[in-house]
Order: sequence, then C-alpha cells, then structure tokens
Amino acid sequence: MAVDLLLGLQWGDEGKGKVVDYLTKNYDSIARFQGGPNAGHTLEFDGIKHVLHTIPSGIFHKDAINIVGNGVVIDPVIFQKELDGLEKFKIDYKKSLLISRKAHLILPTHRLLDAASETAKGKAKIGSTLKGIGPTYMDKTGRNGLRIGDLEMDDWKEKYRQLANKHQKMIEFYNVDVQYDLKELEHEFFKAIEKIKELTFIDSEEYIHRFQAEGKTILAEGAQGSLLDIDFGTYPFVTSSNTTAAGACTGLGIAPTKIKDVFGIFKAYTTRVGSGPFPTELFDADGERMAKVGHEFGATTGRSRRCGWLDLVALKYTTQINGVTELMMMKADVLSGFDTLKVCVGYEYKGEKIAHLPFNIESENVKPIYKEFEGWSEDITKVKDYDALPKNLKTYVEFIEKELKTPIKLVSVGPDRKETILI
Ligand code: 2SA
Ligand code: MG
Repeated sequence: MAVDLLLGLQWGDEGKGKVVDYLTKNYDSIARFQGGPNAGHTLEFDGIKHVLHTIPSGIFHKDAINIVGNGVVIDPVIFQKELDGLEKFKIDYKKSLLISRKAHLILPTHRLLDAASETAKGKAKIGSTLKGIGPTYMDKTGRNGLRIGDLEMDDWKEKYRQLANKHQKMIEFYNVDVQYDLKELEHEFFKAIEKIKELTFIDSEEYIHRFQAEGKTILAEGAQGSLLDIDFGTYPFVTSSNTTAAGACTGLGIAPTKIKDVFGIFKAYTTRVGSGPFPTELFDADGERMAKVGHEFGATTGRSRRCGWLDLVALKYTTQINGVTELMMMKADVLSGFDTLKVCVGYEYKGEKIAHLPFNIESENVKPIYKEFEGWSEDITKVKDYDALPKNLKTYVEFIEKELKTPIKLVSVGPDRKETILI
C-alpha cells in the first residue's frame, strides 16, 4: 500500500500536528522521519491542548501505530517527559509506540555543544532550539553517533563515555561560558534511558515493508518546515535534517515509488522563529496583530515568532520541491478583521523583478512585490462549509490555488479538531 506524506511548506509551525491528528483516522500508522525534540506539534481537542515533540501525532488515537523512524534524533530525557504526559491522560502507548533501532540518541553533551556553538557565533547565531539537534546530526554523518539499537548491546556505556569525553574537549575548545553539572545531567539521562528501554525497538524499514505488504496505510509526519531543510532551506539558518519529501524516504526506508499523496501544510500568512532571512516579515501593527491573534509563540521554547504576509514565491518553491498533491491552509481565522491583505508574488532583486527564490534572500537583496486583497470581517470559526465562508476569503484561497497549480483541500478556521473545513 502507498504512503502519504504530510509536510510543512514554510519555516515550521504551519499546524501540522492538528492536521495529522485530524487525518489519523484514515491511516493504520503515523511515522516521524526527521527532526527531534526541536519540534513542537500542538493538538487541541476536548478543550485540552497537547504539545508533542518526538512522539508522532497519532498517539491519541487508540488504533494507530506510531513509529519513530531512523531519521529522527531522540533525547531520552524529553522523550520520558512526553511519555509521562501521555500517562496522565491514560494513553496506553506500550503497544502503539515503536522506535527504530537506527534512530540516533541526543546526549546531554550534544545539548551543551549546541549552546556552546550558538554562544560562540554571537550575533550570527542560528537561533537553534538548543536541543542538541545540530551536534547530534553532525555525529551521525561523522559516523560517531550512538543509536537506540546500541542500548541493547553490552558495551553501550563505553561508547557513550568515549563520545561524551570527546564532546567535553570540544566544549573546552569553544572557550565560551557554558555552565553545567554533567553528573546531574547524566543521572537524568541514564534514568530516562531505562524508561525508553521498556518500549519496543524495531528494525523500522523492515517493519514498514511488512506493514505495507499487509495492505496497511502509513502517513509520514514531517517536522519543522521545508524552508528549514538542510539542503533547500535558507542555509545556514536551517535545521540539520531533510525536512522535505525526500527525507521521508531516507528517514523511514520508504521507496519513492511507494509515495502517493503529499499534503503541503501552510499558514494563511508566514511565521519564522529563530534567525535568518524572511522577505515578507512585518515590523508594524499588522505583524503584531498576527502574532497576538495567532498566539505565535514557539511550542518548544516559548520564543515569539516573527510574522509577515504570505510569500507565494517561497510557497511555489516548496510546493515544487515536495511534489505537493494537496494543499491545506491553516489559521485563516487569524486574518479575519484585516482591511487589506497582501500576498508576495515576486521579488525585486538586483534591480530586476524575479519570481523565484534566489540563492541569497537576505532582506538587503530582496524586496517583496505584493498583490493586495480585500479582507473580511466575519468571525469564521463556526463555519462548517467552504461555500459559507466570506467571499473575499474564497477569492484569497482560489488565487493561491491558481498560482500554485495545486488544489487547496482543507481550510482551518480554529485550533480545535472540529474547526476544520474540507473542500
Ligand atoms: P535547531 O534547534 O538546530 O533545529 O534550530 C535550527 C533552526 O530551525 C528552527 N526550528 C524551528 N522553527 C520553527 N518551529 C520549530 N519547532 C518549535 C515549535 C520551535 C520553538 O514548534 O514552535 O518552540 O521555538 C523549530 N525547530 C527548529 C530554529 O528556530 C532555527 O532557526
Ligand atoms: Mg511547531
């Protein structure tokens, strides 16, 4: 059976968690393929808000199998906290949560290295979530990493020690002020490892292959967004994994020929957390309004997110790279009440008008060219049918569809599962 992918088309926080939760009933399994606890997937239902970091968003559905793929990096301490959170809601995850033996572990010293590297960069810092993501993927590609499967071997603690010792030397090399008590961090780490060892470890690529052969369906859930992709994002202000469609193949062991639909999730406007270029960023009352009405704060770090108008140039680029078959527009309700809306349809770049993403999209090089749309003032959160939406919102939706040559199949009008309109 085929696999469908769900990905963010902007800089993350598009609302992927909500859509996965909404779609889970159609799939036998939900699988994460990249990233780690830098992600913050927010789900809201029955009046309660849940934030997941490493665990797939299908965990609240009792029949779904949730797979943490080989492309994911796992911090046992954060993972354990997520499990504790599930226990509070009496979620029985022991049978429904499976972890790839090939997933890499985030060590306490990876987190310290992340902090040291960011401090050393000063003003040029990436604005990382400080979860140790970059250093862990560096050890993976540098062929030094420690994996979940190593925990089943007798000598894993020796491997751990070797790696942690090397990290300590590297932290010294950075020569910055990073305070830590490694004993305390390790105590917490080893305790969390014991809890993780109670879970089922799998050879996920083999498991997924068998699962498909039995006719079962999988939804691969992306984390962060396509513009944070290590290859195609706004480098170096990106995360350290492939957040685009190809990442699902390498991060789960799924053949490209098995992928059917690619759901591209985007917000009706744009946000970014952390440093890096953002051509349509707003520094005025409109941006403040988006941040306030949209509650634009990082789900993992609580940092405020930068806000701006929808950037169709960037969206076209990520729609193409991912081969998106269906678009889903989130947070349309946040735009209610604006007199005028703007959409970026091109850039002024080196005195020329261009309609693609150039190599260098720093704001001093790129000036957005906007098309204006009339806004709407109605409260749309209770609307159930597309036809009942304000005319100006439908004009906005249909313009985006036409420009991206891809249908918009879902419009979200509020954070709750129920506040979702299918088209
Ligand atoms: P990292 O930690 O090394 O992956 O950071 C590198 C860049 O990637 C950005 N990044 C993110 N951007 C948006 N959302 C993310 N997840 C959290 C959330 C973020 C939070 O869902 O809200 O709570 O702050 C996420 N994860 C990584 C990051 O800002 C850097 O620009
Ligand atoms: Mg998020």
